Amino acid sequence: SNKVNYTKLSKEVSYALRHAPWEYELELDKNGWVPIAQLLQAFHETADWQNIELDDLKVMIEKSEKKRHEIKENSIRAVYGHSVPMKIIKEEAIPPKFLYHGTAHNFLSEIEKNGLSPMSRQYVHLSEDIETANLVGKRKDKTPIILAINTENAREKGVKFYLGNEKVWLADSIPSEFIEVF
Ligand code: HQG
Repeated sequence: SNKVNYTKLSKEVSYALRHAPWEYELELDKNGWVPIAQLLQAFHETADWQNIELDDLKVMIEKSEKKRHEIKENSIRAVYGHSVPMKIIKEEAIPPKFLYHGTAHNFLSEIEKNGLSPMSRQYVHLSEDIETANLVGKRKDKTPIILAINTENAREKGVKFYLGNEKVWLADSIPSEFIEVF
């Protein structure tokens, strides 16, 4: 439909699939998937989304500058960002030697002391490139700091990394010894 506000739809789909599936009577499987039919049914019961269709979800994903959601067969999931109580299982993979994390100046001393924690999400979010890290950090600080994570050293000491999308990697936590201000 041509009247759909895809940014607004994406935000509500993220809310449902990352944070509060129960508000939509949805149950995520262990990898975060839900049947598209169930998501559409739940959204049709809201005031804002009575007419959305599968095609709208596809356009929402295509139009987004970030790959936040993905569709496979008859299911949809959020790719990253989860805060639901049950930990979503992500696929372990070997990242590039350095990953980056953009954050606010205010957090630096805490991060240097305690490393990177997932805070309110399930995983720490890391960026493949500095530009992306900068955009992430800008959500918190006009002139964010960029941290570089030595993933090779971290992996040698048992830190695991997981696939998000082409630009986003995930980790359970990153001890400060593997973090440097870039
Ligand atoms: C900070 C958005 C103090 C961390 C983005 C970050 C990303 C600590 C904040 C994705 C800390 C958490 C995730 C510690 C970490 N002490 N502060 N020990 N450890 N922090 O929003 O990575 O548009 O949960 O530096 O673009 O900023 O929603 O994580 O600043 O891809 O798709 O705690 O969400 O994507 O903040 O962002 P967040 P994030 P979407």
